[in-house]
Amino acid sequence: MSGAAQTTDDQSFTETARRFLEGSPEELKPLLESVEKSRGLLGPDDVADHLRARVEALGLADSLAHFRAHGYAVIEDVAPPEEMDALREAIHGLSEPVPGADSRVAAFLLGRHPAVDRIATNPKILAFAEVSVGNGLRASQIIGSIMHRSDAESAGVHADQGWLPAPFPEHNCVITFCVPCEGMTAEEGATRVVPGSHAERRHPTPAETRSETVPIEVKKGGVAVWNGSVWHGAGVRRVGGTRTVLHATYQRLYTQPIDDYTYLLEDEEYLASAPEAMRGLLGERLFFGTAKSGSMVDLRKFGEATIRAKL
Ligand SMILES: O=C(O)CCC(=O)C(=O)O
Ligand SMILES: [Fe+2]
Repeated sequence: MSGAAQTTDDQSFTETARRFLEGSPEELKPLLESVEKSRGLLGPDDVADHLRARVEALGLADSLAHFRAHGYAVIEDVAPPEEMDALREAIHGLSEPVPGADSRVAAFLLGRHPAVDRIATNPKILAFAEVSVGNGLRASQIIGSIMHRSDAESAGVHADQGWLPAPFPEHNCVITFCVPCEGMTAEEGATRVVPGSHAERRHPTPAETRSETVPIEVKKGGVAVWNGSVWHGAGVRRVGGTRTVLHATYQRLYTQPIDDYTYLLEDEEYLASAPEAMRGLLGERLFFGTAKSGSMVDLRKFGEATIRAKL
């Protein structure tokens, strides 16, 4: 087959989108080519062509391999210690007591502290998230928690995509990064997980919520991550001091995020100084809700979504 004919054949996978995109703007070119490379059939947790070099440069290959096999992973050296200290201060400053519990929560955090926004748009976290929940992913729930010492039993395990029916889709829809500002060991309350349970693609039964677990121990500067299907739960802190964690959840573009941060897209002053990646996480490029009386959805954005959804 000649080169020209091959190009035409590959482009047939993006032909409709190219029409909506009117000649495909430069920034979308790598995405269009990436869809052509996979012929629109990128497999679950496969690294799309346009992402491969970034994933390699960020040193994510080993963590991704562990994540595919076991449903969770540790990513080391995500941010320097001073960034973790700043995040800790932000969470403590914005936290409120949880009624009836000896813990504190800082809810709805995106856009409320630069240290939170920096970690939520961290390049390692975003590249890892994109491999798992796809291009065009959105911020879902960004929340901080503070845990104290306790003699209680653990609360058992769950899968994070609680509003999805089973069997869960093979392409992961929800990914949670757990950023322990001080690091976390088992006795310090590290999150616990049932390795490989994501393969069940369903919620645990009541009996299975008591399954045997292993701790996800993380050194300061690193991050724990799990997919929406794997069974996991908070550990119990058996020593003094506090465990301060940011739980940053992201979702595949077609699913409904937990927190609604769209108000930030109306705030020009905020956006002017927010990290570059924030607009995408807030769904600025998505076509949902763009129809108005007298005009249907934004077809450019729709065309863009048909590309991003396949990566
Ligand atoms: O606090 C933890 O260790 C885990 C909490 C949890 O289940 C989550 O963030 O999805
Ligand atoms: Fe969870």
